[in-house]
Amino acid sequence: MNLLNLQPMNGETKLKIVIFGAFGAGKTTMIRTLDPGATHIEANCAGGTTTVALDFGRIREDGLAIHLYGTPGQERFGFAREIVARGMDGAVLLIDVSSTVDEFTWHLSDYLHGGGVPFVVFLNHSDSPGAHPDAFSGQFGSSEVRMVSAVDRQQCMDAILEFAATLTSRSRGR
Ligand SMILES: Nc1nc2c(ncn2[C@@H]2O[C@H](COP(=O)(O)OP(=O)(O)OP(=O)(O)O)[C@@H](O)[C@H]2O)c(=O)[nH]1
Ligand SMILES: [Mg+2]
Repeated sequence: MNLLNLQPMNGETKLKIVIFGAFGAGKTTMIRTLDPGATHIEANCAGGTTTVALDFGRIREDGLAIHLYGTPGQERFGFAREIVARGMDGAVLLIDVSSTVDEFTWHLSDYLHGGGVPFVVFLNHSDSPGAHPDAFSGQFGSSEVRMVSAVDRQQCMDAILEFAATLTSRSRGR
């Protein structure tokens, strides 16, 4: 028996989706919006909090149990990102479109493009002052891109369920 990856007993399909992105991109906010009961391991930092280990939330919808993991955005927590990423079925790269794309985000984009795991790009902070999402389209190769605001539950839910549906249809096609 695999004690580390228990399948739900009720016939639900389990999906592990991991959210990557730079410091402040909105990973923790998105998981909290999707699951108000989510768990967050954070530390205080200037002006707020930062993830130092992971976020974990769950969505159950239409026979799907989606397990959402948020990663730390600070480069120095690479060891935690590696552990959290293990066994993921799909990945989300979250971009703050009210800012410019930093080196670390390009590094994450390269990692996900090369990783063989399906991934999607969410252009976040679309409601924030100075947001300029149009400038980002076409910058992430052939990846699916979707505009969201991590504080808008309906937008986040639509985006994540649409991505989850692509993952389940892929696995059915295998
Ligand atoms: N208006 C608005 N604020 C957002 C959005 N996403 C995140 N924020 C805010 O941006 C700040 C950083 O968000 P977090 O969710 O902590 O970012 P994070 O990616 O988890 O950051 P790290 O864990 O440090 O990597 C918080 O103050 C959030 O409230 C968004 O879509 N719209
Ligand atoms: Mg965080």
